Formats: sequence, C-alpha cells, structure tokens
Amino acid sequence: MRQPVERRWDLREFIELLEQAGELRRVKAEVDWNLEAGAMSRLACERRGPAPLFENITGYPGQSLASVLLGPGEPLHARTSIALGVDRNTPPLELVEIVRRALRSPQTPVTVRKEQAPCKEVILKGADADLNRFPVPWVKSLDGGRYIGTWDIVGIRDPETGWVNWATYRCMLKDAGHFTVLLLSEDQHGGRIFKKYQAEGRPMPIALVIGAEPSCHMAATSSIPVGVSEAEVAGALMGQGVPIVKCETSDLMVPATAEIVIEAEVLPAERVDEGPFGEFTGHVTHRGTAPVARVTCITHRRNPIFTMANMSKPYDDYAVPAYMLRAACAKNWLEDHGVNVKAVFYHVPEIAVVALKPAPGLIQRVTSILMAGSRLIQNGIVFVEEDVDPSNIEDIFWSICSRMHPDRYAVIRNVPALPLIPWLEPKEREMRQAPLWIMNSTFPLDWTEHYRDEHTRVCDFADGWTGEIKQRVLQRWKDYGYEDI
Ligand SMILES: Cc1cc2nc3c(=O)[nH]c(=O)nc-3n(C[C@H](O)[C@H](O)[C@H](O)COP(=O)(O)O)c2cc1C
Ligand SMILES: [Mn+2]
Repeated sequence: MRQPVERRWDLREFIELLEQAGELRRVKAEVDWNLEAGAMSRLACERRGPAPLFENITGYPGQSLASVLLGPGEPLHARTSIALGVDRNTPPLELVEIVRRALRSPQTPVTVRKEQAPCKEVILKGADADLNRFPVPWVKSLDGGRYIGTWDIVGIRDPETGWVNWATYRCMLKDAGHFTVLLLSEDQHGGRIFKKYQAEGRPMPIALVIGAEPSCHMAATSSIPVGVSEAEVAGALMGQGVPIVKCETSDLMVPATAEIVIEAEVLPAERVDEGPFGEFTGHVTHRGTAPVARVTCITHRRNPIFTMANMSKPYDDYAVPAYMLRAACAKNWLEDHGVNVKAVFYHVPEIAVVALKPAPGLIQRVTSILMAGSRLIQNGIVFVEEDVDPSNIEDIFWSICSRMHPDRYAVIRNVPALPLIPWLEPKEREMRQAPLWIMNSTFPLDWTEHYRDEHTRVCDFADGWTGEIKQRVLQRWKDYGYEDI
C-alpha cells in the first residue's frame, strides 16, 4: 500500500499532500477561535469543500488551527486514502481491504531520543504549562465551552497489564491547568482502565496528544479489541513503526512528531461539569459530569498547528475515516470467528451493513459475533445479498425497499447502549441498555429456484440486458455524445 516516494509521515506532510490534492485551503483572513472557525469549517464540510487551515487566528500569532482534515473530500474518502498513502480514488471497499491487511500486521513503535522528537521543541513546566497558550476552539454555539480535545489522542496505560491505549475522547477546557476527559466507563477502553486507578485511589497519568500524523488519529478512533495497542495499529497503517518519545512527567510514550503534547493526571475521585457537546449523531448531548485532569507539563513544536474535529450529521471527519476503519475491524473480527462475508461497511454511527451469501443460521451467527465485538454495532445491522454494494447508500436503500419482508425486521432487547444516542427512552439512558434492530433484506432460503427466478431477477444495466447489447452500448458510448459521463 505504500507509495515509492519518501514520506515523513507527520501532520505537516499530510497537510502538504492535502493541499497538492486540492483538499486543503490555507485561510489567510483573520478568524476567531471563538465559534467562527467552528461554523466556517462545518459549512466547508457540509459543502464538501477543502479542509480549512486557519493561519491567522485572533489573538494567537504564529499558530494555526486545522479543522476536518479527514473530512469528506472528492471523492468522499479521498483524504483518508491520501492519509494511507494510496490513490485518492481508491474505492471504499478496497480501502477496507487495505486496512484489514494492515491490521493483520501490527508494527511495534520505534523509540526516538528527545533531541530527535519535534514535539519537544518547546517544553513548558510549572506556571508556563498554561492551556490558554493555544487557540482552543469553542466549536459550536450549542457547546458548553471550549474543547481542547476533539481531534486528539488520549494515551493511558493499564496499571495491571501495561497495555497502552490511544483513543479519541472529547476533552473540555476548564482553566489554564485543567480539562475534563469524557470517560464513558463501560463503553470504552479509557473508562475501564480509569476504574483500576480509581480502585487504588491514585491519579491516572495521561497524555493528550494534538496534531499527530493521521494514522495515529485513525487508530485512536478505531474499534480494535481490549488489549490491542492503537500505536501498533497506527504503525501498521503507516507501514512502519510510529516514532514515539517518552513524556517528561510520566512513562507514557507519545508520537514524536505530534504538534502538542499535554501531560496531565486524571484525579481519581473528582468530577466536574462537562458538556453539552455537538456529537457524531448530529445532536447535542446534554450537560453532565466527567473526570478532570490536572496539567503537569506541555511540550510542543514551534508554531504549533492545533487540530480540531467538527462532528455532526454524516459526513464529517469522524464518519469518513473511522467508519471505514470500523468496517475493517468488523470484517476481521468475523474472520477471527470463522465467518467470511463478502463485505461490511458503515455509513452512520454504529450501524453495520453486511453483504453475504445467505446460508442456514448465518444471519444469527454474524449478529451474535458482531454484538460480542468492541462497539461494532449500536443501533442495528442491515443484511444485504452479495449483489448489493454496502458502501453505496442508494443500493442499501433499494435492497431494504424491494427485498425486506416486514417479518424479517427483528428487535433484540437489552443490549448495552451508548448514552450519547438521541433515541434512547429516559429509562434506557439511565440503565444504559436499549434494543437493537436487525433488517434482513436477503431473500428466504426456502424459496424454490423457479419462484426466485420469477420474482427476484434484477434489471439494472448489469443484469437487465444480454452481454451483446451491453457491449454494443459501451462501444458506442462516445457516438451518443456521452464521453464525458
Ligand atoms: C472527535 C471525537 C470525539 C470523541 N469523543 C469520545 C468521547 O468523549 N468518549 C468516547 O467514549 N468516545 C469518543 N469518541 C469515539 C472514540 O474515539 C472511539 O469509540 C474509539 O474507538 C475509542 O477507543 P477505545 O476503543 O480505545 O476506547 C470520539 C471520537 C471522535 C472522532
Ligand atoms: Mn482501545
């Protein structure tokens, strides 16, 4: 998957590659970190424009703010492809296969010396370790404050096993020396690990990394199982071990080329106000409480580039790369459990679309394996036959409309639920349990060949005409004056 050219594999190189591809624009006009950058980059995202790199941020000379770097491009997954070092036009299902292969060959990170680590160009301790030094954006008017961690990596270590987890968790700025980390306890790895520190009553060292090489961010938003290190997955996506360097005030290792590293410790017993925050569901989540982190040190590159995400309705910088990655995780997970399906894809939060050749018991089997995975489904699963492209929303909709008998819709009760989902009933949100649905738009197996033939033949261009006439039309395409189509 690697291109033969030399690559630096840092954020700045990725920005250059995006700019060359017309997928990034440098914004020279002065832009305020307070709501303006958020609103502008959201609209840029909704209009499928290039990612903005704000180079003139009100009150922060010499710094810049990058938004929706891995957001929707032309085509949709172009920026993800560029980040992975493959052709921008790589079809989404092929990206899934590329990532699947990478996930099978994790790469151990490579430790570099402090002098070789760009993230150590500036080291701030004591009163100098001030979070207000950075253009931390207030993203949406509906948010409860400035969010220092949106396109971030939260690094923590399991005190029992030594496993290091990198994940993207939202972090809200509290004051010059404090921020919250939203650790949804049972729902993700950070919460599980934090519980262990809480049980011992000691603070949890954390590293909040901003502006790492994109593979690191993609790994941090992926759905890999407990105990697997996102750093090794990031290396797999890069095709070489991620250069890492030790923190100043803890033993945590962070990506050496990161723009900003905020070292902190999460206090075991304290919770403070957090939210609201405009989330990946396209809805705002309510105000609640979250654990708070106390800053111990900050290191950064000179003229740092602050990265932010801007989540809402799909497609955005979460939906595009992370759901493609989730598909790769899900297909590998199924393969690990002895089940091969044609394809898996995700378009919206936590809904898996699975294309398979129906076989007795297969739908039930796939459902239970996916449910046992690491957040591979939340709302539901759509099953389609092999002739439906799960990366194409119109194809999925066609399959549901034309092939799904209402009795092939099923509900499974009492499944662990993410509290950020808007449709939860009050009781379900409290219990963190909700149903999930299965839409089976595959045809029943017990129909006779004759019955299938009479009622289920597909009649699009590929299937509706004989080879001869299709050949003729393809050959004469130019004659019709359609060469540009
Ligand atoms: C911008 C952004 C913010 C996120 N914030 C949170 C969060 O606050 N809490 C959370 O559990 N997941 C959050 N996620 C989703 C996690 O990154 C994702 O589920 C990831 O797989 C978690 O890693 P883990 O499996 O190691 O816990 C966020 C994702 C993005 C892109
Ligand atoms: Mn993890």
